[in-house]
Amino acid sequence: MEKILNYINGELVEPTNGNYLDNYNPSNGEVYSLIPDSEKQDIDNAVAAAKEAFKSWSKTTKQERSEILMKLADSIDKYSEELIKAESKDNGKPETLAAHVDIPRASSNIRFFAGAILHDSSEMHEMDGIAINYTLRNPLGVAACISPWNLPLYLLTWKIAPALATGNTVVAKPSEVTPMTAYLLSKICIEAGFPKGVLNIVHGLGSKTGDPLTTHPDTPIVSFTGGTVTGKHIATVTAPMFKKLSLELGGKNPNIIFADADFDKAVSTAARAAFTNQGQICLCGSRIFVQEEIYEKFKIALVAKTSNLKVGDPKDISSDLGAVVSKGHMEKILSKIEQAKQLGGKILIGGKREIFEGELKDGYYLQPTIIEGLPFDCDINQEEIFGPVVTIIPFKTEQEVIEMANSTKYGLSASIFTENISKGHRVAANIDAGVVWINTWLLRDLRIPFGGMKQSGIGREGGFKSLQFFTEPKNVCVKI
Ligand code: TXE
Repeated sequence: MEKILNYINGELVEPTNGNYLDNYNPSNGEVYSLIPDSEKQDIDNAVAAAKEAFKSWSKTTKQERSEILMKLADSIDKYSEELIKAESKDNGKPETLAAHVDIPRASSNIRFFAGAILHDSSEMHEMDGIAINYTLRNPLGVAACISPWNLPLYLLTWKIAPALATGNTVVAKPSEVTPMTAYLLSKICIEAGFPKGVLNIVHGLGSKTGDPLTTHPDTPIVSFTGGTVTGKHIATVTAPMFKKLSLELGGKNPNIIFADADFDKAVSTAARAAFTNQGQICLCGSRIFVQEEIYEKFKIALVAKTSNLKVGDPKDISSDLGAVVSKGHMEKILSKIEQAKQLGGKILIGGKREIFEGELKDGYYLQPTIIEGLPFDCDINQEEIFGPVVTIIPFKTEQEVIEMANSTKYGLSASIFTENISKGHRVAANIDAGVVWINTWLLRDLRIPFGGMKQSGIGREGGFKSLQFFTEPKNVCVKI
């Protein structure tokens, strides 16, 4: 049984307590590797290594850091086949999805920030010939980067790349549910000759390994992506320590279809936004609002589109959906479907576990599910489910749908489908969401500030905002 190891000070090391946890393959429910059950001592060792490495890494030039990161991105590409298989085996997603999204984005995340750091500008304010003010932006030290299980390597690199590019060093804690690609990244770093101690990766449980990291006195900056509940906890424990904090949390994203939408585009995009990655993307469109005039026609078309989606072996290139990430998550989603039925929801398609014969029989497969007939303000339409389950809700007017869309505690993203450009811009301006798409979904420009409103998070990462997040501004005023 393969043992995943921690990556500390440039070496692969066992957890100090020698303990390991089972790592499951969601596609068949089998334990296929072991992950370190790390604890405070492992975090202390990693932070100490990162703190020591910071002395030299923070003094490197932007050009040097850019070249080292570009080399790391090339190494990720070199091992993309192995990373694709590992990502799919760890998370349950189809290999085709890992091949088109997760792994290419992992290296492009690193390339993006390796380039951005060379083109970042600083500010100067001139005072009528009396003085000039300029802003210096310096790295803070050891960045604690905590990433979730839904897009494991994609979201890990999204955090560590800007942290490293700006001269910080990193202690990363990937999700204990999907550790494999982070482990392979460690090996890639060693082969690429990545400077020792600059990046450290410690595996383990959220509280047992994560808490010592977020509350460590020598991690002045914390970047987290995961659930809103955990985000609240991290905000609570880091606030008294005056740490710089970025939280990318959950969402309950509206997908608004007006009667004047491009019908076929709206149907196909709604299905993609609902079920990509088994609905386990914080940006998934999980509430589909359809204007009354086209509601029945749209509902029929969406159900037909969904009936053609294949749930199956993640290794099979014809599978559109693989397995959800864990048995516990599968059971949570099934309980939400039961709750929807209790509330009077009507299952239009799906609603059950997909059970296969043979080697996949113990895998965590769920049918893509569409539910209608639930009030917009019921729990199912307010709380994130984070699985292949969406609700469809009719609306009459623009004002009504804006109120319903904005009714949740979240504000991460939204999609609007209309061929009326004034309406599209007007509704976008009134939706509580950090990211709004008009006539598309998940079209990402890495330069834009990315993040959510309300309980979808605080702070913005993405583009030059990430470079700002991972640096501290110092303003200097010089009298002329
Ligand atoms: O997230 P968690 P999970 C949502 C989604 C999902 C829910 C829980 O609703 O069902 O979050 O998913 C680490 N101190 N999203 O369990 O628990 C943990 O080990 C420090 C949306 O994956 O928040 C993991 O590495 N760290 C999200 C990471 O936090 C702690 C994507 C995320 O774990 C910790 C994923 C602690 N006390 C889930 N407790 C998005 N917005 O993309 C846990 N962790």
